[in-house]
Amino acid sequence: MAKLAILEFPDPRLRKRALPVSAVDLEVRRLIDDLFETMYAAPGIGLAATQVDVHRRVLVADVSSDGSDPHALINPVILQKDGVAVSEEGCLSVPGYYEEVERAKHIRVRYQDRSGAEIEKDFEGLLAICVQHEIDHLDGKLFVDYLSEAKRSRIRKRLLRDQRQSSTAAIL
Ligand code: GNR
Ligand code: NI
Repeated sequence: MAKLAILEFPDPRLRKRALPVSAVDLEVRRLIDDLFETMYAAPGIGLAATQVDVHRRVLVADVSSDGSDPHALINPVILQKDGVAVSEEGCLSVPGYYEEVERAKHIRVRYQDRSGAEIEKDFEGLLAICVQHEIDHLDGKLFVDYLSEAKRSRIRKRLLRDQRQSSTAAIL
């Protein structure tokens, strides 16, 4: 297993649209293991392959407090959305910022699991929010895209400044 580096906004690689996984093989299962290791270490409740610069439609999530409810979704498609839920979101690719975002409250998703089996499952609560946030990543979309241009550009400027500072600190 390996912990992978997480891309940070406004890195243009976060804007790439991930391609479907054609076969759930050993390489995909290894990617899933690495995504879980990276997500738990961060720590976060979800992680999309896009965030580690792998542009394939794979995401992981676990909203439990003890790592007891891992979900790996390959080629996820939202079949149905119901209700509205507003919650405070954060993102490992936008570190330090938390803002309210409106999502569907319940979703029905079709995907393949790590054995390649076709699954249809209903998600609700924080897990539904998280899966929508991760599928957005696979489409090159970030939660800051739901904010005003003013807020988004303030976040972009501050993160760029932080990123320059930490890359300069490494040579001082
Ligand atoms: O760790 C995370 N927490 C979170 C909180 C509210 C809504 C979505 C998330 S996902 C985020 C991890 C992440 O950036 N996944 O892409
Ligand atoms: Ni995120």
